[in-house]
Amino acid sequence: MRFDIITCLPRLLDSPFSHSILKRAIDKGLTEVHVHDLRDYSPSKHRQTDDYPYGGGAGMVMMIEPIHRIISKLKEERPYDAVVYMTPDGLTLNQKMANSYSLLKNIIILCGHYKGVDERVREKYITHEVSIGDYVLSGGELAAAVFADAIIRLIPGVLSDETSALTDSFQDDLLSPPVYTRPAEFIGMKVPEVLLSGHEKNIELWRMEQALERTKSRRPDLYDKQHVAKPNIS
Ligand code: 6GU
Repeated sequence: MRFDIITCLPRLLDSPFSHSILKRAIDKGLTEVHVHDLRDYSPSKHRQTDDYPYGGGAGMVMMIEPIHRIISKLKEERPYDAVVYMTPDGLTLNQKMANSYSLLKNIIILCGHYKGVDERVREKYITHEVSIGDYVLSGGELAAAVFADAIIRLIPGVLSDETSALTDSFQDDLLSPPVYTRPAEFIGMKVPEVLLSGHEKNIELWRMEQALERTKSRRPDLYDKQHVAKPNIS
């Protein structure tokens, strides 16, 4: 899967793709992430990519021409399945959306900035608009990194244990159960006995109960989506 990320702040995206799971996915050739500096596509000698809004008001607006240039160039090179604009007024990202995007081959991500992008860019080039939550970030770069991370970890082979993405919180609208590691006792705090028992069935049952209990208390909205017979948890 290939990502082409368009931004006026390319350095902001250096770190997220240079470490840990995302770096390994790129090194293994399971994904390609190409970050493009929008300023390189500006027709002006000052490499301008934004301008004052027509009608006045505060803030700057991203211009259409540099974006037209980079997107046209990319589309000449290969077909794209989606051109995603990162914006707080987009569709709020969730696990199901990440799952569907992970099936695509080539995607362009445009990072929004300032007051946003000239509306004609959205009309002509953008196929999907994504937000990562109901709060405002300074720009779309961190949101693009979050979006790409949520997708890339789902690509087969990216996680060492292929089943682990399937057991993530939210994959089945359930939060994950608590986890513990050594030591079995620390300053009087003990790991639940069942986890030390070696009894796989009981462990699985305990984890499911804990997941349901956690979901019920922390995310009643998700708990109500559960179709399974719910145990009596007070
Ligand atoms: Cl995609 N962009 C910005 N600037 N702020 C956000 C966002 C995106 N998603 C949530 N807040």
